[in-house]
Amino acid sequence: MKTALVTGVTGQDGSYLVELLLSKGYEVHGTKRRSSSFNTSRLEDISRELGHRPDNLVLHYADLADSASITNLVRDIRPDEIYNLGAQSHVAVSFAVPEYTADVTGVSTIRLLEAIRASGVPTRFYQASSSEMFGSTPPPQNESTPFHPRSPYGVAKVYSYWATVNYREAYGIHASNGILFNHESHRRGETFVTRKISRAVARIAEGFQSELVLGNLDAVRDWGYAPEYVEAMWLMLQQETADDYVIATGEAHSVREFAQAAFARVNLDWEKFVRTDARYERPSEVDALIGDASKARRVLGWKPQTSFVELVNRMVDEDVQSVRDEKAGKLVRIDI
Ligand code: NAP
Ligand code: F7E
Repeated sequence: MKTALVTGVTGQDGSYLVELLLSKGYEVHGTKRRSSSFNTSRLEDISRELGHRPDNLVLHYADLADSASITNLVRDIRPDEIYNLGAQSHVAVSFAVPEYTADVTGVSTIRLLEAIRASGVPTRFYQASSSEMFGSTPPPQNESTPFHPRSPYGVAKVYSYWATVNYREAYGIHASNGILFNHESHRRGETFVTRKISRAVARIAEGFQSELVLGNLDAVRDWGYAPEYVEAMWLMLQQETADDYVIATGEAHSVREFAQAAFARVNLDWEKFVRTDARYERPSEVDALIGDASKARRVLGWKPQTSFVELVNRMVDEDVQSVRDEKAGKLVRIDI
């Protein structure tokens, strides 16, 4: 049985990766942060039928800002694979907490890589790199495209990207960067633009909300479906040689188009409900990210399956269902 350690297991990608690894027979160890309220809701699906957490999923309190917690986990678990998904992952928030973002999204990658070195275990390492590193470099972006980050988050991810490459070259660690473009689902954090839109559409359609306030409607993103993207992470660590890969759909749409399609799913005209406010704009914006994932297709055999319209419809449908369940008093939180 293989053992994996996943940082950020309570996040969108962490939850899908846990499901994938458990289905492949792994013993999975995940890090969670102390929180004053339940923060494991995304892991509820795997526990619902059993009524408790599966035996081969172990959660540990740890924080990427705390070296000791990270080093101790790697030493004690001696994982075959580490997936570093933990991060302060919100681009707009990174302008408000730049130093914290540098620490948790940037420097912490060195903490993990050093812990691997210190443990002497031949662990394979996945780093959650991001299309935000390309920033203002025009699309299409691939593995050879120069980085020009436009936020403290993007800057921190560039640091982690190069730390991963450096430890691969300097110490021979099997360390890979997945340069993932935006990927979404109904488990996406509620303040990222796609989920903010799909939730608002559901609440407006069900009569709970009257308008949706957004920032820059012209930003263009390459939005894929999250469960397919965690499959790519796993594939990277199954290769004999570590390498870096762009994961994307190659299809581009603006925030405006996303809103239009989401409202259309519930037969509403988006222009009647959406207004803009500068408070949701960023000090420096990333105008357009469109990925070229041909290397991943060639080497990993990975390709996206879900179209833009399918993604939008799925997110809106899930949120409509959640609002209805909430209305019917059916949503019960369990801590796993
Ligand atoms: P997410 O939903 O925001 O999850 C982030 C995870 O990191 C959560 O489990 C969070 O814990 C944890 N975390 C935050 N601060 C931490 C700290 N100080 N110590 C330990 N854990 C901490 O992000 P995601 O969408 O799943 O993305 C996963 C990774 O891929 C992130 O590194 C992100 O930057 C990167 N990425 C995401 C995308 C995308 O489109 N989704 C694209 C490219 C790269 P809490 O639940 O307690 O907050
Ligand atoms: O913004 C615009 C905003 O916050 C997308 C993270 O997962 O993907 C994500 O970062 C676009 C931006 O995602 C609102 O200005 C307009 O241009 O959903 P987002 P992001 O910044 O692309 C990358 C790949 C990551 O790595 C990150 O971790 O939408 N936008 N109006 C808005 N954005 C938000 N959040 N809220 C608005 O009201």
